[in-house]
Amino acid sequence: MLQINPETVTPDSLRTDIEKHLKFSLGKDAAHASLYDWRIALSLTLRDRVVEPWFASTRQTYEGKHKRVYYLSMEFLIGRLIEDVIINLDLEENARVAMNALGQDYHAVVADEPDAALGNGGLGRLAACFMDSLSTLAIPAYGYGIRYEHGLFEQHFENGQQMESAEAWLEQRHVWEFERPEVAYPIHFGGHVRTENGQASWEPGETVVASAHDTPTVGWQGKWANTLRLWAAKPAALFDLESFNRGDYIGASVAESLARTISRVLYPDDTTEVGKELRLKQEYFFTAASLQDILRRFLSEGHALATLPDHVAIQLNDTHPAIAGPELVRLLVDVHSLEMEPAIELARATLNYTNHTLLPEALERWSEGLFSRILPRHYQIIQHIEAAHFERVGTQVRIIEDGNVKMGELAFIMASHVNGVSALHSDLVKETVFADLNALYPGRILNQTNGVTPRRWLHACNPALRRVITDTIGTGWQDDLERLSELEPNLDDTGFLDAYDTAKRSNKQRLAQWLKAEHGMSLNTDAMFDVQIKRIHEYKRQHLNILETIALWNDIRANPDGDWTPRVKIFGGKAAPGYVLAKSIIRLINDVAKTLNQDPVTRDLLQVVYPENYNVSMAELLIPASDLSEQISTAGKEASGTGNMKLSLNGSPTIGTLDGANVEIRDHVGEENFFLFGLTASEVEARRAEHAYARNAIKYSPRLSMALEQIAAGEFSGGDKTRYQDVLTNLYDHDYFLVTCDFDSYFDAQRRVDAAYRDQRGWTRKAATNTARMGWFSSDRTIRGYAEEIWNAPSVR
Ligand code: 9GP
Repeated sequence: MLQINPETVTPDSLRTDIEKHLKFSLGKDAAHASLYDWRIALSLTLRDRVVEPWFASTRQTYEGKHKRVYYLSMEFLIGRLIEDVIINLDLEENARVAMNALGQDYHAVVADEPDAALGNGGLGRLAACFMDSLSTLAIPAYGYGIRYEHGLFEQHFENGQQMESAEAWLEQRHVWEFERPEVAYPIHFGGHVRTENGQASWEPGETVVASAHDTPTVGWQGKWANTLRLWAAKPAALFDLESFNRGDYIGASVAESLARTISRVLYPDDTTEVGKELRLKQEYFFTAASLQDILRRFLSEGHALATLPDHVAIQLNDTHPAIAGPELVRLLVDVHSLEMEPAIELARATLNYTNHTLLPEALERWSEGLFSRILPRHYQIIQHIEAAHFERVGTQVRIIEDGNVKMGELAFIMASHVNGVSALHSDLVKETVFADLNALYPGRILNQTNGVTPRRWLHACNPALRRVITDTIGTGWQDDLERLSELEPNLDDTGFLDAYDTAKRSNKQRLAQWLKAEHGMSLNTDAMFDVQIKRIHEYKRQHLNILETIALWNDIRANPDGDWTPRVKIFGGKAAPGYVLAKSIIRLINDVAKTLNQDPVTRDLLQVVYPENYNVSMAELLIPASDLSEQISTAGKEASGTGNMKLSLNGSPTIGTLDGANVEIRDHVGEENFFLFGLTASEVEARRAEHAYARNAIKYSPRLSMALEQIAAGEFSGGDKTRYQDVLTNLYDHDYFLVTCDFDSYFDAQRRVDAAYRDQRGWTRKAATNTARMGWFSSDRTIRGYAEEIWNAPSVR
């Protein structure tokens, strides 16, 4: 196993290479180089150092005939790659010295890289953390996804309302990838299936080409590097020369532009109505390309097809790649001439499926009409899969039902393991969405609680805390996070708590400076930073938070000289463009912010800020600076959460419900270091069955009633009484997510937070205890769980 030795990569050798790349790769003279030029030169210099470990890992995998893991995901929310490389190669200090010697501001150079926003939120970010852990653990793996030309949209606020514009991360040179024009596969759609002598053959109506782009993903200390292979869609034929010669320039490029559409944009949501046909094509496109690539590699090693599951483990990240089941069967039967039944068995033994949500709208279904038109052969194969399933278990949980092809059922039936992403979620998967299938296939569902990479989400984003930890327990915790428990004996040590507190304060100042410079916001850094950062969604209940803010404002105004705990409420997150109510919630937060921040009586005690365009890089600034982590979803709705882990790990105790991984976080950090409120998942179900539960909750909560009346009276909307009619009607009459029922309990928990925060030393102790006890939530632990219990893919080490 090759290991980069930072001692041999000196500031001088980096400097020489940076200058060389500036001159020969960019054709720039140092005197005229821009920030962008310096960044590209530095990135190429760093990339050079990734290539050797990458080659060595690939060689070792081939030579040892090691089993490979393939992670198929529509999303990889990787953010800035330069940071991953610098941190994992331990070149931060040397790169800084080299850049300074060249007269450049190292931080500005690193911050110049645009975020690769190839994901919406938790699911995509988890995939990025998993890639980091797979490499750190030296498990041979490929991530497969789509090389979207435009990642998640950019968010701007106009009069408090979310506006979206196309994101263009590829407009600048993207140096981390290697284009592989020779790795290209045809992907077919449409047409029809012809059957002759019982032999089916698919005659497609349309073909595009999937072309590979590889990014090495290097693990901790550069000991191993895997590959993230993203597919770009290209036309099968460049353009129609005949039309062009006739002068029909637009007509000549129609096919090309239709093909490219497939990898043009990331859908800004996985839970709303989208361009269904395009989405289905995207899913099939990257799954089919990945499977062809996997089979080609497998066969090139001389294995017999029957041994596929011994050498290959495929993980389906949510239902998006669930078409892998029928596609793998199709390749085995139509291309490699296996019989249908053994092909289904072989595919099933190779595939596994992770469920990330119980929200019914996110469990994909395609209308039979659309599905059979785009993928006619797969439609037939699914009928075979369904028949084999009936045969096996003798009962009729259907994949095709009521005119729909149900991808959750398909993924389940075609997987050898199905897992949820937190203990509670996995139990609910067994009891609710897949209760019938769980009874038919007992033992198939298991749990793998999510985790986060400590390299990125502690070591890299929080240098101040990193130093305190290393000064206290030494180094080596970055790839053995449970070692954080060695901090425990120091939790009553004044020197340690002082150092911990100083780190938090410096992070708050760093955030305040950035918010001032980038967003023109001024924050009181002595106040508690109370942070809710995540996609805007009713179940995540940002509206519960803002209603509590209004109620607190009212209380402060009624008694301005009271013993208040100053707070800054910080929101971050995007709403899917078509999600009207979520967009109203955004506007409400901004309207409330405007009113409160102008109130001379309260503004030093309660401030609301909502910087636009939340992304991974913003999270890296917000998380280390947070004092309080808001994890307030309706119990039973958040599958796991990973922001909850990042915040707690970085010393931000949670106020939260018993939902997702909050349950396990509370078990680890201790109930005295977690502010619990709200109904449990089973209480939620019971309350929802009660008559007029929302109106009753409002009636008996004077604070909530008043806050709702203020909104209705236009107090935050310049007298406009209709602006928030949708939010209000929703809360009074369709409060599916029980904001109203949890309000009082949440308000009380916040007052417990206030009291606890006033004891500054006690609070620092709680924060540090969170850090000390969060070691279990490393994505290394999660990946070990997958490797042992699902993939049977050991580390090469
Ligand atoms: O909503 C879940 C989130 O709770 C979880 O942490 C994340 C990673 O497992 O997946 C999210 N699910 C989706 O984004 C869509 O299924």
